[in-house]
Amino acid sequence: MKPIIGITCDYDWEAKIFKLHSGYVEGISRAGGLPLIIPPISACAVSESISNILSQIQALLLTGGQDVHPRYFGEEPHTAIGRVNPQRDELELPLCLAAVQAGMPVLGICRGIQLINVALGGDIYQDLKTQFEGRDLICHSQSAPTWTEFHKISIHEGSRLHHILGVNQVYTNSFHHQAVRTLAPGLEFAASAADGVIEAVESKSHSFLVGVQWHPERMMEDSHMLGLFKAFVEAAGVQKT
Ligand SMILES: [Mn+2]
Repeated sequence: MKPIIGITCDYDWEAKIFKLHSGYVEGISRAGGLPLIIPPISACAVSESISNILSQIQALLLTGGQDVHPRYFGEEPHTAIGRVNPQRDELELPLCLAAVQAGMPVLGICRGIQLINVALGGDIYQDLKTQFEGRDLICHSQSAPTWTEFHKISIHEGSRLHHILGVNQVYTNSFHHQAVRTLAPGLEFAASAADGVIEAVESKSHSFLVGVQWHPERMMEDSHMLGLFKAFVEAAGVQKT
């Protein structure tokens, strides 16, 4: 039996359409998992549905999308905040927290790494260009094709991510104007860009809790990125037994 991997998806409230880039589904399939898409549901149904949803899956993949509402880390919206999606926040924040507390493997991608950090009590830059205080910011919003390498990241030696990817540095794509700021309790930094922006986080005390700021699902021809999906699905398979 293949492990079932729950995958969150986007909701276009104007067109009233649920959306998910096919790379997530293809990546999970190629890595040996069975993808199950979880759409945002109305808020009144969330609290009673979290345990029900988790009982159907062996791992949770939190996908990319709009900005997490800053209310969830105690801030008002900055002028440079992008689109927010209350329906996604209302499902994904408690779903993420419950999955982590249950010891379920969780992989967060782009919005997903930010959501993990907020769900566990950390915060994020609402907008890097106006709020980041560090070295000179590099470009994190590529206008090159989505599957192409854009900027380099350095991977923390001794991290789970380092063990999975097997390299100290790798090129990734980059499509984000936000990033993790203060790490949530229990999370450690696993990779950063040349400007110091956090590009990956993880937990050593958890079976598999990893967040990455780039989009590996668009780079599945890169063995490192497929390897990340395989490690995630493998952790989900171990979880089953
Ligand atoms: Mn980046």
